[in-house]
Amino acid sequence: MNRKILTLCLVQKDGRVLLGMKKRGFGMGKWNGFGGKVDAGETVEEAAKRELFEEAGISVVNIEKLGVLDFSWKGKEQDVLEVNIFKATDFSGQPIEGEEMKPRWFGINEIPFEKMWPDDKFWFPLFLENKKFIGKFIFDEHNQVIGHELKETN
Ligand code: 6U4
Repeated sequence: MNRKILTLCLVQKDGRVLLGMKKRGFGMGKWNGFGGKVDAGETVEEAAKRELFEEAGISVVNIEKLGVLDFSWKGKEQDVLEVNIFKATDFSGQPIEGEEMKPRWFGINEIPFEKMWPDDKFWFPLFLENKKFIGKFIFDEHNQVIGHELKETN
């Protein structure tokens, strides 16, 4: 099995969630949290903070890991993306647009699920309520969810 470890960090503050419009690369055109690959020599948590700074321009001291999701595609089940999902509730600096992401705040009742990864609508309710979860999603070639498992762990 070929497992790639990725981070995804979202800020939830004052009834809003900070998402970024991905301007290039994997997931281009979707609103998503901030994240990417873990570099050699850093922990998953360090990578999540670094990516948040690189992609949204904000710094965080504390983040909490809420979820771990495995993503794979039909016919290529041996290639797994392990996405480690973190929440920040406080930060310093102002979100700014960079080369990769255009950040924007969304009210928690206005999350644009139709323009996000299709798995997000399954786990976001848990995330918003600070529930911990693990799960697995399988996509088809059009990035539609064709199978999933999701369970709360606290
Ligand atoms: P870099 O190295 O930044 O050029 P890029 O192709 O832009 O790589 P990467 O690896 O930085 O992509 O990050 C992919 C991001 O997308 C990670 O934050 C994880 C997130 N992601 C991947 N699959 C997802 C999914 N199904 N649902 C979701 N986020 C996902 O909400």
